[in-house]
Amino acid sequence: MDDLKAKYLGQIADAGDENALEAIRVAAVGKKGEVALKMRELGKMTPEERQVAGPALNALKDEINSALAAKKAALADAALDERLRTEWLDVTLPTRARRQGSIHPVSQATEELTAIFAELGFSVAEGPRIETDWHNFDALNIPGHHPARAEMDTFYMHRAEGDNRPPHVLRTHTSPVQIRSMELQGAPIRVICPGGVYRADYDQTHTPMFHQVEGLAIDKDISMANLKWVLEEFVKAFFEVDDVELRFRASHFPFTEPSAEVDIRCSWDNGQLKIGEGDDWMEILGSGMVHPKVIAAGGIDPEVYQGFAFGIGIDRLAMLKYGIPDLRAFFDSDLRWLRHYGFAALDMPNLHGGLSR
Ligand code: 2NL
Repeated sequence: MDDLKAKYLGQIADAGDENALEAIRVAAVGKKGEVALKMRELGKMTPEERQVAGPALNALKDEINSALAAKKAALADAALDERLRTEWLDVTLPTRARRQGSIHPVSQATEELTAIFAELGFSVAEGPRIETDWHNFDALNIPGHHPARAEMDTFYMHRAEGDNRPPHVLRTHTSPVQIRSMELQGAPIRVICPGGVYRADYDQTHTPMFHQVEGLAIDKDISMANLKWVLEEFVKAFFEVDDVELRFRASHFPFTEPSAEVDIRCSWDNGQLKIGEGDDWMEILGSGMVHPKVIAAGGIDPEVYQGFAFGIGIDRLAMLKYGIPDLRAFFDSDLRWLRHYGFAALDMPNLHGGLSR
């Protein structure tokens, strides 16, 4: 028994990894291991011999098991020490100054308007840029023959040869995200959906990808008055003025009824725009009461619920607020332009610190 003990404790001390340790365990104290074989011999012994050999064998088994456990823990500790020695990172190293990025004005405007609408009780929803034509058009009361489909200069995705299902589209507005929000969470709902949208159009004032934020509020007692207040609060906060005057002009969108385009009072003095004063009006967004068919398409009962919606171009908002004259420069990725108009990366807007610092 002393030989067995010396043999196995020696092997355990020399074991280099967990596999070796497991092999030793099986050979020594496994079901068919050497200690088990010795236990079987107890039956052939006299009762006196058994009285001595039985407890001794059990003690040997216990001793080998605790040596195995101790060695296993020591191996794990050594492995952790080795990882800690090799896997380290000096977080105090300085960043490379010449590679510091800046926040794009469109991202900055998006962060700012998100903070404002969050304060007004709106959460943010996002969705896919490749949409089904149902979410992008049909659900919004824009049927197949409707001129708006052509007007929106849609980019269509390809279907495989022989696949006659309607093709997916690059979303032409973020309205499908609101349809998806209605489907997912039902009423009541208050969301804004900012993001990139696509239309096949490129000239001085249009880029094939641009940014939009749409808002949607649905509840049992929502009116145009709520829409007007929310938009006034938004415009005041975004342009950082105490007062604004909004003008609602009757308009038409397939997804709202009634619909209104909204202008803000402004002045243009030698190229300098001032919001909230003067004799000019500038159109900034489209809005209206959500069409009952659109509410129903979102899976909500239009007999019980109604709501308002609006859509604003973020790129244009950013141009107006930061005095950027040319829309197309937004998408040129010209680093000199970004350094001029970009915002410091760690200076993110919030309503408490002030939007623009
Ligand atoms: C514009 C017009 C608008 C909406 C967008 C909307 C979304 C849903 C239901 C109803 Cl899910 N309406 N969005 C409503 C009115 C106008 O955008 O000229 N934007 C720049």
